[in-house]
Amino acid sequence: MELDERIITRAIVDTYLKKFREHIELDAAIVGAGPSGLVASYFLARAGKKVAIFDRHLSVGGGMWGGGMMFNEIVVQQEGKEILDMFDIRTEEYEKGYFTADAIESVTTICSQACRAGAKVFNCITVEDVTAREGSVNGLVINWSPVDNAGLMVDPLVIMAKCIVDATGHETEVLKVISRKTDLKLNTETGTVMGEQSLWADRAEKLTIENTREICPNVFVSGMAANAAYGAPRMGPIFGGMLISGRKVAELILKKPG
Ligand code: 48F
Repeated sequence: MELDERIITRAIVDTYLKKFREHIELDAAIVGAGPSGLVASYFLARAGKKVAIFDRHLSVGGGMWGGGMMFNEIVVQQEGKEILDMFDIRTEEYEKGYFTADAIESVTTICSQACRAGAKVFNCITVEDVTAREGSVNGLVINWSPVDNAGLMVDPLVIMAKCIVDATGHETEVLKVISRKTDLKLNTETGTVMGEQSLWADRAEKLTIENTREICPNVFVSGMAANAAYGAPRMGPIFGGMLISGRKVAELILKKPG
């Protein structure tokens, strides 16, 4: 059979547009395909929710690919290891209570299982704004990342979601846009993003789980963004908190009435 480039093109365009059309209305829209967003998408999809993740980069995995300073190994504590075990990701005990895992195996396996559970990943898409109605956020304003990178004046599109997760890591981009452009207050001490404090692994790992919450109506925050929102420290290259936060945010969404 001789391959026909027109069919290849039609196949990509038709299937992508079908996928996109089917995800214009979501139960949960996650911004950021780092470890916390990917884990959250897995648990939500597994519970039968319609969930999509939007990430501005071509690749998923956020800060996990690079381990610590591009040494592509991650460290997790016992509770984090239990989540890696659940995904069947191999770990080694380095010292009592400190486990390492290959960063590439971790990202690819979590993402693969999230996709197989039904989560859809939309890469190369930047969330630049939200829509808010009657005191809550109900949608994300999205555009191709290259439009943003090139500074082109191209209007975005909108997808609607019952819940939104800011899993954008250090940047807390969704929460910042909510504070800047809507009259909604975040339930932090200042009512806005408080900003992260300097690195303190032990404290940050505990707080990232505590800070994983619904931060304003229909908007949840997970992972490093949770600490940045509530003014807590960063944790550096230990990833257990990210994984547990991802699971916690999914549980909070699943428990939310309606
Ligand atoms: O930073 P990131 O990995 O978030 P996380 O899940 O994990 C943090 C750790 O990687 C690490 C750490 C300790 O473990 O401190 O940093 O909290 O992933 C965030 C993702 O969000 C995407 C970004 O490309 C990255 O992949 N992102 C950020 N802003 C936007 C966005 C945006 N406006 N639109 C779309 N994607």
